[in-house]
Amino acid sequence: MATPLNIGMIGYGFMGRAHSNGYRKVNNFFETKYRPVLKAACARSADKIKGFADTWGYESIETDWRKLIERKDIDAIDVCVPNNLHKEICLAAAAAGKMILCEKPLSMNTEEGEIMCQAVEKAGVANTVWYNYRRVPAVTMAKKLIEEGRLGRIFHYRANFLQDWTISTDLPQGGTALWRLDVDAAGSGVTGDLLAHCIDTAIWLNGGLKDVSAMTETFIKERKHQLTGKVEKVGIDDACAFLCHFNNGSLGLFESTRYARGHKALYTFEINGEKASIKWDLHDLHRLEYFDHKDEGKLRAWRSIHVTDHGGEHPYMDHWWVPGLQIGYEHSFVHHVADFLKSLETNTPCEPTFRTALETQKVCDAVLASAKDGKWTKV
Ligand code: SOE
Repeated sequence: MATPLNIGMIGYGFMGRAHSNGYRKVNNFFETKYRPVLKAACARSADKIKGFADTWGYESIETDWRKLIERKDIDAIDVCVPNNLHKEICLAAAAAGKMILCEKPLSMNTEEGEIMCQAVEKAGVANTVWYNYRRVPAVTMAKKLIEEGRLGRIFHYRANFLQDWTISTDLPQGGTALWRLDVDAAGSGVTGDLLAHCIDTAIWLNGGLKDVSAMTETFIKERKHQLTGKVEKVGIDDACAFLCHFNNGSLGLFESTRYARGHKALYTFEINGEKASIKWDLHDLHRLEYFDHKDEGKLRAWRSIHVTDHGGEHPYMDHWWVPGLQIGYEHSFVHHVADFLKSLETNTPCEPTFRTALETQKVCDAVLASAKDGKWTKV
């Protein structure tokens, strides 16, 4: 009989749904010692959180996150609120001895993130940050191929995260669903929201970054603020591009924008090594493209690997349907929950921990500083 792990969810937006779905599905597909129980969901609006709790099967609701954290029947706190609330909630949760699963990015900046790391480390509580793309099987497989040395020395790392949902000048900033446009709530624009994903994956696959040279742009300078009703200056970066040197000597090129008309969530990366190259595209997330220079000349070409095989060959896939049948975006969250539960069982960290995610925060800070100063900036 699995041991219950009582989850207290704070927030009810897109990510609250993605995480809740992960908790609900995990034990249908993964055998783990712990079983998540959706104990309580929390938000300021009683109506909204009641609706969310009913939909996802949470047993109870709270309207004050402090009360949720105080509850003796809660083991783990899931933080799915705007970035400016992460620190305060995580510090309180750590002080109360709760495990923490925090939505990305970890914090508004490195300084806050460091304080959060120290809090969870001092409290000795399990912690992880939801950089979910690491757990898309094709991306996990990329990691495996790199670790097996199949790419050899890495020369280039290229990543994009392109969207187009903020092009309209009528779109307000701030408040429910639009807090990502409000610098006070989000900390930054595409850098902390989208490039953070690219940076987390890049550090995981290719190691740390040494320095960066960045540019950012805010195309729409003023927007009505939903909370004040006034037209206010926009403080976020709408687009950001940067070059970098990795510690392993390879060169990096990253671009992200919410102004790439036609692109909804085009996250792609490509890595070029001495012996082989790989590329991945979120729109075709179950495929990994692989080019191996040691293939026989006349057959040498990019292969498109459908990452759905069983027998331990393709990460996570043994737990799903039958070979050839693919899974999607939401499964990356199921995998994260499965790995978190396993980490409790084995008493090992669930990556990325707060400390690991702080490295991404450091890169984001360096990118924003470089864009401001127009100079190469050390990470
Ligand atoms: C922004 O639109 C967003 O929802 C991000 O906040 C998520 O982290 C990303 O995975 C998809 O896009």
